[in-house]
Amino acid sequence: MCLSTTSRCLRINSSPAPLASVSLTAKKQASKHARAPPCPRSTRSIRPFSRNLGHRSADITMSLPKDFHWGFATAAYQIEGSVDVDGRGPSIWDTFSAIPGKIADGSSGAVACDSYKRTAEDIALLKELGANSYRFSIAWSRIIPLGGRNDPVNQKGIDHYVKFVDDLLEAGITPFITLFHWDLPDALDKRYGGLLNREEFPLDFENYARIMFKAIPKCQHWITFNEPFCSAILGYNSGYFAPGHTSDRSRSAVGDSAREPWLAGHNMLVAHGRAVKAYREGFKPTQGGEIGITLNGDATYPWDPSDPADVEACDRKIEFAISWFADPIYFGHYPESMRKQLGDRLPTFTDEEVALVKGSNDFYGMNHYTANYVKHKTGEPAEDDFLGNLELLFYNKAGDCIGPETQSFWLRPHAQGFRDLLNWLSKRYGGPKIYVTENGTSLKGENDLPLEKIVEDDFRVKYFNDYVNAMAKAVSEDGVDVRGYLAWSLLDNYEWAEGFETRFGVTFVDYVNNQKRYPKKSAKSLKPLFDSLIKKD
Ligand code: PNW
Repeated sequence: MCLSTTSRCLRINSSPAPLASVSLTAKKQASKHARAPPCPRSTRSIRPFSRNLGHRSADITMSLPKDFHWGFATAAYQIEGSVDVDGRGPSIWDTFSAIPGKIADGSSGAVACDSYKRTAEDIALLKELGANSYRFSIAWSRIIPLGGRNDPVNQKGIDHYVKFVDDLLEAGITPFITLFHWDLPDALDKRYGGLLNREEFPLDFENYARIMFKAIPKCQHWITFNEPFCSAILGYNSGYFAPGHTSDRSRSAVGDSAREPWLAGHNMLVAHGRAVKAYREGFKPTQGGEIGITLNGDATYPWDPSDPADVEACDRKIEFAISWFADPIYFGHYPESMRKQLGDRLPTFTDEEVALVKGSNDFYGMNHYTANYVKHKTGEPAEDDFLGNLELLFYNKAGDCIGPETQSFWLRPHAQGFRDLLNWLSKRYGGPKIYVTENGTSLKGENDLPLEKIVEDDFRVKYFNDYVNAMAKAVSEDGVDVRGYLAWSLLDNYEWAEGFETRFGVTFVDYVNNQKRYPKKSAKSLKPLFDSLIKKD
């Protein structure tokens, strides 16, 4: 992306390569050009961080349902390590992270938190923190090392996850399993272009999903895809994530940022639909579980609330991020705003595909971190634009700041946005059952602090307190149907292209000293928070 500081705004431009700035290069650029100024402290025009939500008030105690699920989330490639143990095949992230310059600190997930070998320790940690639920993902290439439906199945990989689920249940922790958290078997990428193959990919994903449904009948909560937006846009537009495709030939020899992301997104939707059909017809009747997809999206506020074009652009931004997937799932077609801007670059659903995709969510999985001010752009959108012809800003026209800086250039806390977006989703999609499958924050400069300071992560404690209270208000005052909340993340872990420099964990992991875990203050803050909010009878 292109970071340019203008007066008091950090502009996240959507072209020529918006989230490309997400990059390490972006990070360097950012430090070179000086990052966005911190939110000014003074005066009337500044919208305070999490206004009105900083303190728990009596009116929202006991506002979450009795059987509310809460706990923590992780993903296989970010925590497991043991990449060549028990027959695992390589994923696109092994390949991508080996390319010099793609990962900020040059690292990979080869060891990460060593969680593949420390399942007992991680479960003990979850118990200690009081969690009743845990979201993790399965590494497809541990189950089918080459990925495809005619390739050999690796029983050792299956056994690992079967035992892990048994051990979680034994500890009284409910598993939420993600089937695909970005770590596509590399062989499928090489064999037929992975997510870009409309015929093969959905069939191979369905086959893998069936194997897992059969192997783990005790799992009652299945998530097909995590954040297909990120796989499609970061993987095939900016090239910031594996497999790194982009039109920018200085960064990749292959890719078409204007077309590939929309095809990848379409194929994930159809693959999701196939897995859901397989589950509902072959497993749900006897196992009784539920299945859905997890989508990421940020809250939006108009840069100029008196400009109807900015107000409209706010909805368009959410449509390009969330409704891209949710509209086909709930309504059977892509949003009109996307069809208008993208034309024939957006694939058309066949009747068979509509039948697979429409109505395919038992629940809505929501990943949510941040909010932006949105300013509409005039003129024709760039061909590789994926935001909806608009700018994302951290300051509005009046000079209000959306929230304080974190270590992640894209993330600034603004808890009211969580409540607002929950309402937006609930309204548009007819009040679906929602699980918040990720929510959390990094801290600016955390990685540079000594351990005794890292564990005093008051900023993260406040983030969780503000966001969880905002969610509780959405439930108790606005009637949004939220049934669970999984904080990101149980552990500091491999933050994809940012490597290990950015920490999202409630537990510090000492990567240079045998991956030893040290729970931070935030780790212990969630149990009392949820105890005060969940109804007792
Ligand atoms: C999510 N962005 O990713 C993922 O599901 C997690 O694996 C990840 O660790 C977590 O959020 C924190 O980043 C995102 O650049 C990655 O806007 C990048 C972005 C958003 C979400």
